[in-house]
Amino acid sequence: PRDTNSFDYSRYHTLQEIYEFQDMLVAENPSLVSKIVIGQSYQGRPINVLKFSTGGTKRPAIWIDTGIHSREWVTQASGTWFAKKIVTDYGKDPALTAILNNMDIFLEIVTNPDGFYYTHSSNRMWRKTRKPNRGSNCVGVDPNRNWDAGFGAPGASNNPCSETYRGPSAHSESEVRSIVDFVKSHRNFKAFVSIHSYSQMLLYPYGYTRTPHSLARKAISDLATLYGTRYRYGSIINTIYQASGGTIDWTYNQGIKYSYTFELRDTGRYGFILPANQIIPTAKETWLALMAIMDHTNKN
Ligand code: ING
Ligand code: ZN
Repeated sequence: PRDTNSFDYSRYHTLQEIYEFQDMLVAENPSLVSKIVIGQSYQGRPINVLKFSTGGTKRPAIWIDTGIHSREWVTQASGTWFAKKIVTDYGKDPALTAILNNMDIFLEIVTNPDGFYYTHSSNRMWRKTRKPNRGSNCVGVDPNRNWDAGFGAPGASNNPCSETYRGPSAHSESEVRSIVDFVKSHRNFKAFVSIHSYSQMLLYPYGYTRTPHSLARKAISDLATLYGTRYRYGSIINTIYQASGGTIDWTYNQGIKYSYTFELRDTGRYGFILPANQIIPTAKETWLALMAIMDHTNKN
């Protein structure tokens, strides 16, 4: 495509196409969008974050990442749709406009670029990073078990061949380390949303208080208004399973009160291989939940 209007949001795209999409979006909206390269993947690919900002310095900020697990293709596809939605709605949708007049939004669409490349080239079901493991023929670390939050506790594996291998040490993966460094140096994130698939859930760290519970409830009821898609919500350990070293446990420990993980469509019929005709409906309904979280964050 020549521009982001002719980009086909109803199909799955390659890494190169998403990189090109990001550059086109920045070129078309230079006063709203910029691209920040926060690091490099193990194989040397840029780790790009789109920054949506209407000015100010170090404004309170909202983080959204998609695709930390490479095979969860509906998440990168939804992230691409969210990026276009933000530039389309700014100045038109009063709620989003109010958010962006106060806060910045950071969106990392391809959080695991090496894995994503590999899902297109070799193995559609690849989840982890692509870093070799010393003393093992198995490749990769689970980037959602690699964070310094309960690292090494039950809920992750120490076996390099496992899909939930935590890695040799916390933040050993540059894809994780880049976010850690960015979040720590920014110091003004108020919400952090890390998007996975599948299971139709909205999850938050164990030990939350009442307010985020009711926010999660509002977010999923807003989501359901569009097509009636049903989500469950609750703490990670109670709602999906025990998992240590996860992204949002770390961000929550950093003081980011509104730390959430989505599990997008579906509940298992197609799983990671969600048909492309569900991309736009998934992105649209998820956007309603994201707006609930961003609006609440902006008002609190
Ligand atoms: N699910 C997540 C996983 O990494 C999760 C569930 C979310 C764990 C948040 C820890 C924290 O297992 C998928 N589908 O990846
Ligand atoms: Zn995942």
